[in-house]
Amino acid sequence: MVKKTYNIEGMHCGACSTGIELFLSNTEGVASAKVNYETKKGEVEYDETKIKDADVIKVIEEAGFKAAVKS
Ligand SMILES: [Cu+2]
Repeated sequence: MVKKTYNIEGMHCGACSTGIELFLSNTEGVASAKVNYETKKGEVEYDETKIKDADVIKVIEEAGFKAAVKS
């Protein structure tokens, strides 16, 4: 299990962050997802044998936002 932080662009309110959390929570391999609208960051814990960074980013992009792994 790994935990990574992502910078997320395009959120306008708390409903956006909640929506992203829901999308991530429904993704296979994701153990937990916390998205903060104020800091524009998302903390995602996932099983690296099932999904990768690119998959997490894809889910966020499919929800309508831009994401990148925080360096
Ligand atoms: Cu919103």
